[in-house]
Amino acid sequence: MNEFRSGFISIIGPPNVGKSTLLNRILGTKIAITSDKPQTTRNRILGIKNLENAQLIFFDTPGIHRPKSLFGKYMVEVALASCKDVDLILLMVEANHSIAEQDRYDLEFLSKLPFPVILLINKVDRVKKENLLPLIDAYSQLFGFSRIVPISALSGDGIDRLMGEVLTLLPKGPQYFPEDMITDQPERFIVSEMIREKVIGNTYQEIPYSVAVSIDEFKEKKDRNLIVIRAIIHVEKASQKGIIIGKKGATLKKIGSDARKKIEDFLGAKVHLECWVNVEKNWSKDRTALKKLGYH
Ligand SMILES: Nc1nc2c(ncn2[C@@H]2O[C@H](COP(=O)(O)OP(=O)(O)OP(=O)(O)O)[C@@H](O)[C@H]2O)c(=O)[nH]1
Ligand SMILES: [Mg+2]
Repeated sequence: MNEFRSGFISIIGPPNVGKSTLLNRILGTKIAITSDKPQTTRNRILGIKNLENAQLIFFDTPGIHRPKSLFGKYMVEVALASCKDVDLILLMVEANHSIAEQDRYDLEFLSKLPFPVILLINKVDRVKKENLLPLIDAYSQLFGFSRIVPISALSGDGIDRLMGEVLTLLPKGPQYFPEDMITDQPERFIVSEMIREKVIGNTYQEIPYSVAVSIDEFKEKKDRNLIVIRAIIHVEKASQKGIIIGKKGATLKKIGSDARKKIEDFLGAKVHLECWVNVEKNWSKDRTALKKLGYH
């Protein structure tokens, strides 16, 4: 039983159920951005959990939904493609929702794959315990889950049990990544995501969905322990640019200072952050523009 175990584990489910919150909770570090708005995650985010006798490699993924746009289709494809060549799938749903049409669609997709699936019923902090059993029962009649684990990714409730269950389902295997590595995402990408998180947190309606962030400059001034970062916040229309900048630049200033604090914690250095807003007309509807912004 002491042999080394390892494997790739995809976390999938509808938007906003708490997939990224779970990844951060398991790693004990924030590498995936989160928000109370759906469709926050747009890429496959790899997170590595090293244990004494195991290495667990998680994929956080965009929420699976019925896409209404080219970009939505891209995100769903990223999520579904993350289920290829894994050892285990964690399907996450919410404790305070009943079974939806989308769940049946996801389960049909999963039924065609040869991998074990754990159902995670998240946000149990929001429901009464007695409401949980009927939900577990209903899900277990729909699909042959290897396990069903109620959790709260936010409070940490059930996470130890989940980790135990994951370990028992993983094969014996090698250590794929160095043990001090927690992600393969470049620092620049995580920084751009932290800025996008603060844009999402400070804007409303369609703006969070119309924003992409790229890093134009990332310069380390070693002697001064200072990192100079120039970021571009891309929006789809001129009117959105005005909203992001805000009255006398107040919104952009707030986004910048919120993001800078997070980035300084993450990089462990002082950061000089400059954010510029650029109109990249209808980028989310255009294949070439999507590519240019890193959504391949
Ligand atoms: N009450 C409660 N809220 C939670 C829990 N887990 C996540 N949340 C909240 O749910 C919202 C969505 O969380 P995310 O982690 O961004 O969800 P996601 O599934 O990654 O969403 P997408 O990336 O959009 O697919 C955030 O406001 C979280 O704080 C939980 O266990 N309990
Ligand atoms: Mg997410």
